[in-house]
Amino acid sequence: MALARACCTHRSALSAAHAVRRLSVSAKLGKEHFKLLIIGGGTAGAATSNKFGPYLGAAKVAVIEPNEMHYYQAGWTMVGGGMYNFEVTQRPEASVLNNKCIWIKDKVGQFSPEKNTVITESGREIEYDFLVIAAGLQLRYDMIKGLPEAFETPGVCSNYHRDYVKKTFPALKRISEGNAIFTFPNTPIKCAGAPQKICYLSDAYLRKTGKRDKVTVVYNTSLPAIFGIKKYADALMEVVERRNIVLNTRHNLVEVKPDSREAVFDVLDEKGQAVRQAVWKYEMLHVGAPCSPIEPLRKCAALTDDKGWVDVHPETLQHKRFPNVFGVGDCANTPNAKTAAAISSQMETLRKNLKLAMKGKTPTAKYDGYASCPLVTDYNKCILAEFTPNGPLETFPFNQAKERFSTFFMKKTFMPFLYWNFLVKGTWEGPKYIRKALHLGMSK
Ligand code: UQ1
Repeated sequence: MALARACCTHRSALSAAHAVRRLSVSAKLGKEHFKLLIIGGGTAGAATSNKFGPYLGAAKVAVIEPNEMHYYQAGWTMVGGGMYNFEVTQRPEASVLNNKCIWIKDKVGQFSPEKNTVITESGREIEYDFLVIAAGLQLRYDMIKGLPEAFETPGVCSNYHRDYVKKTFPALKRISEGNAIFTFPNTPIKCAGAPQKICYLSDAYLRKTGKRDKVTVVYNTSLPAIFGIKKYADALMEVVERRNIVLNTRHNLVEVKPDSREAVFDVLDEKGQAVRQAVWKYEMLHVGAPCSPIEPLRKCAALTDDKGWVDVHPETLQHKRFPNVFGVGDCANTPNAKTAAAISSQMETLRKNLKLAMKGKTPTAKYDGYASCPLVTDYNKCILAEFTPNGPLETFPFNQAKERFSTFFMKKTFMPFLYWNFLVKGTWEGPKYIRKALHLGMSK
């Protein structure tokens, strides 16, 4: 391990020197060149632009991002539950990127890490000294047969998508009887709590409006358990039982038939193999989106692991083969849950390690795998899960697995403020110091 690290330092310094030499060559060839190229203007990309735009100076940093709008996706549970208007979750991309950076409004088409270049979909070739891949992931509704057509019909919705999230609350208002089915996919997923949050909110809404007696609320997950961390899984199982929600584990949605309003599930064994199918009629169907890496990453084996996720050191976030490349957020193969809160903690590590790499030094800062998921269970209650792959790592000196109004209030009112004013602006690096202060320095 120590040997590997030492070797890396050497490569890192070499590569930085190479990159600088290329700068002058490429200028002659008419290629565009930036000291730092950021792929993606989502949460991690925007935060990185705000950290490194001012640090490197005008026009040294470019961000490739095709979308005009930036979305506070963590708010889409609240949109689906009818608590926010969709409009409060969007702002122009131009308002979140740092104004010292160049915004390249295009999509990445191809990565060529051996040449330190990226080609955009419209054919621009852009060279970099350092690359931060913050490409997020791709929603893959296309992996479920019939679903794209089913989205055109009432009652089929998904809080993961800017269009289909707008269908969730109307579906809740519309349903008066039958099955309301909520699914969790058989792929890695961002915000793994979202599919069940809307299930709990729907149950609560149906109770509030007197319709719950006639509606069966079903949560069908491809996983063997409701949540990956035992402490929160236990608390959530109590909610499921108390609220009379039908829970089916190892059920993977594979097809939707909009004409007969049926959802087809593969039932999986312990190895994840389909052993039979189960068909459910639905009146409302909320689909947890299957997800995959974006296509240009799936096509660039040099940058990725065998699943297509950016292959970084899980602690330093530096690429395992290309020391001038870093991966952050949902596109990286770090073992954390893919959430905005995880990105906030990764930002401290990226800030320190990218600056060290730019100076030809070995990255030393370590990301601990922290992620958080405010599991909204009602219109005034939340279980605030905070954890690393090793187990719970809570900020507050009370049991956060208990449903509370205080954490609900924080999720509903404080988190959007923190997101827009600090996280995307590059100044919120997670709750580590608050946690340490509240635990009088005794927490990790
Ligand atoms: C967080 O940092 C974050 O990013 C801004 C979120 O996403 C919107 C969260 O939901 C949470 C819970 C955190 C963690 C912050 C605290 C204060 C526990």
